Amino acid sequence: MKPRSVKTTCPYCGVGCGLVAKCVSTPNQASTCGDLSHPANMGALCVKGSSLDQSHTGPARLLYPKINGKQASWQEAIDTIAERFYDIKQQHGSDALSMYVSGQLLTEDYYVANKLMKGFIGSANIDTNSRLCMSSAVASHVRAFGEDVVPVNYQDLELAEMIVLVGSNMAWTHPIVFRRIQQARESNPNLKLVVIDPRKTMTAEQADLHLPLVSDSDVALFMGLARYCDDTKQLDTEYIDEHTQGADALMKALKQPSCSLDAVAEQTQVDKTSLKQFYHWFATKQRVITLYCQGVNQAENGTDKGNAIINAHLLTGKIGREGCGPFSITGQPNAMGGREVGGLANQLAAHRGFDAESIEQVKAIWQAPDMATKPGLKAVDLFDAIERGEVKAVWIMATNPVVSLPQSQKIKRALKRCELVIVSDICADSDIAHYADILLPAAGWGEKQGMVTNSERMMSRQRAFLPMRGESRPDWWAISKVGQAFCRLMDVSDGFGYHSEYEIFKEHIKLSGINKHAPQLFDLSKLSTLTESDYQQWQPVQWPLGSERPFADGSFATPSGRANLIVPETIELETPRGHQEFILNTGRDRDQWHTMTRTGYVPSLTQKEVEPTLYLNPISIERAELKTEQLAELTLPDGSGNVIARIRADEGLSMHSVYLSMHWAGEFGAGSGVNQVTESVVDPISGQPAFKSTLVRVAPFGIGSYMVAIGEGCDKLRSLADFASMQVTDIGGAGERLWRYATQVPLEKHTWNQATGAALNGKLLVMDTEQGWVTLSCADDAALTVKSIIQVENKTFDADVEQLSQLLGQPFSLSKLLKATQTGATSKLVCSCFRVTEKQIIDAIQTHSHTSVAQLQSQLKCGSNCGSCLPEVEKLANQHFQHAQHIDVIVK
Ligand SMILES: Nc1nc2c(c(=O)[nH]1)N[C@H]1C(S)=C(S)[C@@H](COP(=O)(O)OP(=O)(O)OC[C@H]3O[C@@H](n4cnc5c(=O)[nH]c(N)nc54)[C@H](O)[C@@H]3O)O[C@H]1N2
Ligand SMILES: Nc1nc2c(c(=O)[nH]1)N[C@H]1C(S)=C(S)[C@@H](COP(=O)(O)OP(=O)(O)OC[C@H]3O[C@@H](n4cnc5c(=O)[nH]c(N)nc54)[C@H](O)[C@@H]3O)O[C@H]1N2
Ligand code: SF4
Ligand SMILES: [Mo]
Repeated sequence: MKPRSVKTTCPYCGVGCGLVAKCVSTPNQASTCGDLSHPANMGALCVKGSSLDQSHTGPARLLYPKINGKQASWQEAIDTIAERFYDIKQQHGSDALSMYVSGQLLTEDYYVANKLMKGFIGSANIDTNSRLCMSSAVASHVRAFGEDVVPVNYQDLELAEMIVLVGSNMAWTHPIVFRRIQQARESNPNLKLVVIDPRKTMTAEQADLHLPLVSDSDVALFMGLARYCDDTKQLDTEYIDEHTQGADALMKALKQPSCSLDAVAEQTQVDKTSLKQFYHWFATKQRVITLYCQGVNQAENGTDKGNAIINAHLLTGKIGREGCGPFSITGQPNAMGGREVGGLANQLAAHRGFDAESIEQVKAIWQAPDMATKPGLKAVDLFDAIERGEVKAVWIMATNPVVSLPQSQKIKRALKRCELVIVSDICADSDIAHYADILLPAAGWGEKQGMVTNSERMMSRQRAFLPMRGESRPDWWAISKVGQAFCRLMDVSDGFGYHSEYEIFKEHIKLSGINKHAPQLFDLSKLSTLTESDYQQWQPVQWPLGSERPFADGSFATPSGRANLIVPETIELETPRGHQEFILNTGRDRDQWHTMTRTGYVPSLTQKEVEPTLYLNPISIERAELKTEQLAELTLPDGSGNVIARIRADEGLSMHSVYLSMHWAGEFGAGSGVNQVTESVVDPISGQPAFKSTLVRVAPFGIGSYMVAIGEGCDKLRSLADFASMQVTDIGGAGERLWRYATQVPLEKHTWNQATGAALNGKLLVMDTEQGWVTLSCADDAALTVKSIIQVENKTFDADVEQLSQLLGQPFSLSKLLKATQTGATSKLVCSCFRVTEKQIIDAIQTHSHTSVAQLQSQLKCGSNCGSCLPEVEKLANQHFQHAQHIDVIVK
């Protein structure tokens, strides 16, 4: 096979980086690098994008359809789904059917799913994981602008005088945009960066000003900003008069005592000097961008937070111009494309809602026999309706709701009770796959193709460069086949006879043309002559097509053409009581993607956070009578829930909050799924869950024994454990799995042979870090026998490595294993690409007296590949350079 280069885009975050895949001779293998010509990233990739060549070949691929756990043909699966859908519709009506899809689908997949549900099944019960991600932003855009439009481009970041990041840990979650901001700051030292986040994150560490506000007090902070602008006569009265409505009510609200500087300082717990500094900069700088993400959206008042931010921009006229505007950044690679096709239950299609005219226009283009006429159920409500038995069937696609929706136990219950659960996934053992009656193998990234739209409305192509694995097929294909079979049963004309993604995209273009004579900006009809070859050669294109930036003319998609100023509601903020109650803040780690089905198998990405980890302020640890490195148990205040995680100190957290990542799922950390302790509290307007402010209790977990095991079969020990997590490492060879277990019952009281039940085909290393001993066990026939117990004094395992290695026959490097598992002894991994730890960086600075990051990088390379860890490297370096300088002074 001749090597060939294919331009595509990254399947992870909404930055939408372009990359080039180079296919080598072995089928299923390709190397990838950044695409220098892509406007989003200009060649740069973060650590996740850089490791795509390892993750796309994940070991757990689903390769053929299954019905009730048994391999089946596609034809059987398609016919069964269509027949069951038909029967349920006839018996219980259209609203008894549903789909739950994802911002990780391509536009074409999303389009046909939406068409099938809303035009042919006759129900808008199709919602998406974007409900958990972007729906508050969508709702605030629609409220303010009349349409879901993000009015800023990445290039504006380079033109701004101030960038405000609200509820965004961008250095970790949108690293390439953060890199662009850092580069802009280098070339323009006057560019101010302000971070508004209750946590001092790696992003906040880099800011000129960090406002560590109390969780969910953002509305007060932005109302305070508007009030300050009014008090200091910095409002753009001309803009307000000509382009907005609702100013009177908002100005009245701003005069309330709650918006005074004193009151805002009290509500947010941010000192007045910092608040005033931020307000002054915002009011006096001409070009300000407020970029926001889940700290805004995932809140009980997420929509109001969004509108409070948009208000500030409208009131000061900082919108529709270069280097200005409210910039809600998207999470998933095609979150924006999903919004364009109408993937949310309360949107119809092409940025239209369920008004009579839109329904007629969409119906005509789809030639739909059975149009949905009202919004469907939003995600949390949908799963409640499934639990109540009102919705009888759900088709879940490219999302893992038993992990990612709040109250996972409830979601699991609902799915067990549901008559028909269909799951399309690429992964055979994702958590959701276990709930499927019918499991469909989806073609994955690199094998499928279509369009995605990133945060700045840039539409780019994902292209296939690998053969489809097993019998996997693109999602649009599976939906279309079911659609065709369903049309036959309903005896209506076939609306799904697509032969390619191109045909679907053409129809999407045509449908968007309903906005040609409407105020909506989303209109692709200029592309109506697009040929298949144009589609294949597609270069990134931003909408609105060929016209000015959104809102440049000051007109909006509301009936009056004016933007709405919104008066936000006041909400009650959570206050923890006592020393063991905290506000649980949840989110992302730098090196993992969501529920780990793809990044969990890449050893270089698993080292940064090796096991489920709960972060607390060191003072809270002490006050709650906990210990660093101990295991802790997290429950809701009523004792329900139950998540176990390792305690680590993080000075960036307030004394009232704890932080746990959302990633731990599946066999990687099933008992530590954070949504076991989140509640289904949603924003009343958007329906988005408040994932960042659940009241929880933290208590020590009484360990009887703690074990680390490596080798095949060790997963079977899980049945014994109260806590289990798995890390894919390359300690003993590529893909070696390392298990960590804790039980409340002491080790010697376990009856291992009975408990494991079957042969352990490998080695088991059991170590107890508390006691400082190691037990070495080997598999023996059908049962596990303890072969040797070695006492290790003072927890210095290295002395006995040789002895242990001999016993184990050295299939892996035991010293490395011991180093990796000796909690606390290993230094934190900073650079995943070159595996550089904190200790190595500090040692290098001290030994070689480095005085610049460049010197450090010439020695260790840290941060010189993807750059995701640069903020950490810079922070460490600055701390230790200063330290070195300080010593210099003393020596002199
Ligand atoms: N590495 C990595 N990157 C990702 C992803 C991933 O899984 N891994 N997922 C992608 C997706 S889908 C998304 S949606 C994005 C999310 O990107 P982000 O929103 O940047 O990520 P999060 O970690 O969810 O949360 C952001 C910040 O909100 C803060 N926060 C919590 N409560 C409040 C509050 O009340 N007010 C304010 N102002 N801030 C608050 C948290 O402390 C946290 O630092 O990341 C994308 N990028
Ligand atoms: N506590 C808490 N919970 C959260 C969040 C939080 O911050 N805190 N964040 C929320 C947010 S913003 C998001 S976006 C969600 C993300 O949560 P999920 O959507 O559940 O996360 P993923 O793990 O990305 O799930 C994608 C699934 O699709 C599969 N897949 C990958 N590619 C394809 C494909 O091409 N086709 C098909 N059919 N399947 C594919 C993957 O194997 C995986 O099982 O989590 C939400 N949940
Ligand atoms: S920033 Fe990283 S994860 Fe996001 S699109 Fe770019 S390479 Fe992919
Ligand atoms: Mo997201």
